[in-house]
Amino acid sequence: TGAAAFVAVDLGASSGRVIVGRVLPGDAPDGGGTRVELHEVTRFPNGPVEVDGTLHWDVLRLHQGILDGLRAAVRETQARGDVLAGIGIDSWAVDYGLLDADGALLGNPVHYRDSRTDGVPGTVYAAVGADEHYAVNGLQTQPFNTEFQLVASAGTAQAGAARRLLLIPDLLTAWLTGRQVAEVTNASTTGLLDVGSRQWSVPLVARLREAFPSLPELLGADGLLPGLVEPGTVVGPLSDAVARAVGAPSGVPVVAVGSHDTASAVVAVPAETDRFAYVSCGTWSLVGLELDEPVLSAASREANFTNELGVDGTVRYLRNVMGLWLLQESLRTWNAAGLPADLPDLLAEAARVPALTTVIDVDAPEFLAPGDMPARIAAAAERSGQTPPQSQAETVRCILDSLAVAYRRAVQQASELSGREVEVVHMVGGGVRNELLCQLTADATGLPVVAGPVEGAALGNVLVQARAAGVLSGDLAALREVGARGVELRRYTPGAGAGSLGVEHWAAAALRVDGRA
Ligand code: ADP
Ligand code: LRH
Repeated sequence: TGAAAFVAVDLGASSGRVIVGRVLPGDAPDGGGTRVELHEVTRFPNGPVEVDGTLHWDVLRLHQGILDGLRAAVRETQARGDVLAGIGIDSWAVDYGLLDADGALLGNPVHYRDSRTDGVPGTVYAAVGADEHYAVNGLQTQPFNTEFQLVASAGTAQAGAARRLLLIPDLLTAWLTGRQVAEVTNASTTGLLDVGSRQWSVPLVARLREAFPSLPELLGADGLLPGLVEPGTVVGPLSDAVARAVGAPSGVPVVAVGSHDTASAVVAVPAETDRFAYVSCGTWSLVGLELDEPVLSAASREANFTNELGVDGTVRYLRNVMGLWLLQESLRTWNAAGLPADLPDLLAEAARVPALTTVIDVDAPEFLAPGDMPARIAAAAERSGQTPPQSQAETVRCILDSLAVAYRRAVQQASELSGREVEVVHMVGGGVRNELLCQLTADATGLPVVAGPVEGAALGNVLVQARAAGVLSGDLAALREVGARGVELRRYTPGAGAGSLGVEHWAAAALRVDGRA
């Protein structure tokens, strides 16, 4: 008989991919040695689409990409004699689609980089304090938190017509199954969840609706928010119509995985100890720890650390670092200007630029929106009294050094604020392909870096599905052991790169960025 095969749909801000994970039993008589083999079936581009001054997601195109991927995955699975045992979707957080009373989508979901939330967190916190929020939701302040998007759009015709709010992976799952749920890891990025109980916060929502009466009803029978489910819950079988369209057998279960991509990525971290930090490294870099309990101190709130919910009752205690967005957006700017901008070439050149020539605070809010990134980086360098990077390679080097400085700071702060010691940094996601960035992370943190898997979110997605199907069993450590067996890992030692600088240089650079030196 063939292997159990699971389809992971992983939608990132820069691309969507449909990946098949085959669970292959090991040779040992007790079933030991089981591993997962990942195979990418399709990849399609993703990104903001501007219409009338508003940035949107082209969610119908994503749905089509999923259908095309499913069709190819079904064919591939059948050709191998495997059994298609599940489908799960994860994506970026916070964004959502609104449905009307007929269940029809009310317009394209708005992109979290849209400017409609500019200034909204301040307005909301003036009415319901930041401390009152954090005590309940433990969430970082980002202008794009779902709560702030809802306040920004309250009173619009669309909000008035809305009867249901579905976060992106829940929306796409509903289109596959006809069932509406809110998966809890992603729901924890809305700002409306109680981080302790893992339930919607009735008191916080009531306070918000008191302060902003034009907000629609969110909870209860007539509320926009659906019921919550934990990762591993079967949402329903693939609908007959979709099954026919993609050639799938009937009854394939669609599973709520850790539907926040970062939650799935953390599941796939091949950790062997609990003293690990992770950098989930894609468009964003999510840097932090896995904890059993949230950290809700004032110091944690002031450092803008977030307590997002993880699989199996865990808390993802982390900071959002602006990430490879700075590099993506620089490449886009250069391409638009007709400059040659090949990533591998630029990285090779950047490796020859001396370390720490120019460092900036990558998390400055001015980098969030799309636009001319090299110009914004140069302006930031100038404002802080440094020589702005001149060449493309210098700009790339400035981005990578500055990211490594931010990782150093986030790992240290996460450890201090939580009291958890860290002895290794795991990097997962597309950024793992950037060997220079991995080495710089080891140099800056002074810790060994273990890099891989590249498709972390997809692997975590498959692992959670396989356990839900009974093909795998055990806790997160057991899933991680299975996951690690199938992936190639690279190790980076602090100071071991050509041109690596000692950790004291990185400490000094961090002080410079913080304006404390
Ligand atoms: P997301 O899920 O947010 O869309 P990914 O995890 O796919 O992001 O990571 C995308 C990033 O990976 C790109 O921005 C790029 O910087 C990096 N990357 C992809 N391929 C390579 C490569 N061959 N060399 C170096 N970096 C790469
Ligand atoms: C990464 C991510 C991150 C969120 C952001 C909106 O893809 O999900 O965890 O903060 O997108």
